[in-house]
Amino acid sequence: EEMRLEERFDAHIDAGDFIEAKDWMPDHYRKTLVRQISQHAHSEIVGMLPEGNWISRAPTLKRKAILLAKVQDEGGHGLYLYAAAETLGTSRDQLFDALHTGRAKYSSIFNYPTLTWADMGTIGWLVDGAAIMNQVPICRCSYAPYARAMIRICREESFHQRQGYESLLTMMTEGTAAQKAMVQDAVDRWWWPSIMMFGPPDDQSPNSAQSMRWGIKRVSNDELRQKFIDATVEQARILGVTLPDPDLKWNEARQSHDFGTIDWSEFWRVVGGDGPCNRERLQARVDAWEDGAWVREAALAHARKQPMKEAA
Ligand code: FAQ
Repeated sequence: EEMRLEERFDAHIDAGDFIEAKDWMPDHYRKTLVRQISQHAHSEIVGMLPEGNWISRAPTLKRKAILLAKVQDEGGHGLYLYAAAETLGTSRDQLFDALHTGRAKYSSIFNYPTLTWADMGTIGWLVDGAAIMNQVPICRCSYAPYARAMIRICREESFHQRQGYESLLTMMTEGTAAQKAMVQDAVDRWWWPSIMMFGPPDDQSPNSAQSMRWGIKRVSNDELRQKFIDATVEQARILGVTLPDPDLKWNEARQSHDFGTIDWSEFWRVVGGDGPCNRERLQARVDAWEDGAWVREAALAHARKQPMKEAA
């Protein structure tokens, strides 16, 4: 019976059909999705912290309104993604617990500090730019609730990327020499971590083969990284910044850019919990959870009173 169900499931996947929450699915497919979707949700929520750091210090009211809206969107993305993960039968409390106890991963990129205002524009340009490149193919993910959530998320990410680029362009075209230097410094610090966001090289990516087979991932880590680098080189030229990689150059035969060696030991160190801000980020989430306990208790107490009121 299980065999027949699995064959039917594989046939659906091969035909390019979407899988809905109530459909039968192999246990490993379910687990893989809970892992990826919840890590994605945690990334959005932890991802609010580096930028949240600058809301009160934005240089103008316009920039502050934009940044506030962006960080709020990230909160919204986290919520849609938690809801998508919950359709697979894991509760939000379980998902939060995995984050707060350090069992669940979130994107390595959010463990780097935001040192200057130029980091806000650079995160929009490079980090949201990398996020879109990775997330557009997930709009066609075989698991329909995740695919649906990704459509709206990608539209908002696209706005996030543009606001970042526009903010940097303003500094580079109208700014002082010090402001231009601040943009270059931010790009120097964020470039390598941004290209690490796509994950380990394909031949060291343990989940890729199965996730590609199931249509969870549509494009490989290395292929997405290459597409991102190729798209970004031209944007950097227009901006007037240098990407900090002396080996970055056009390869006519490959019709792509060659690039230098990525420091994968740094990537694994950050993923393993030992990046510049891992402890601070996790502590901020644990504190927010503990400080919000009274709100959850009050909401539950209020909910319990409702049926009593209706009965009265
Ligand atoms: N950081 O076998 P693979 C955003 C882990 S965008 C940390 O290749 P997979 C928007 C991976 O989990 C950022 N860990 O894994 C925003 C696995 O460990 P596990 C979030 C990483 O899943 C912008 C192990 O390495 N986006 O938040 C990373 O097939 C600005 C082996 O790797 C998503 O999550 C990493 N960078 O491929 C918000 C997109 N890379 O789980 C605020 C959805 C890999 O077996 C401001 N996720 N690992 O213990 C995906 O597309 C995939 O999960 C990948 C990884 C591509 C990230």
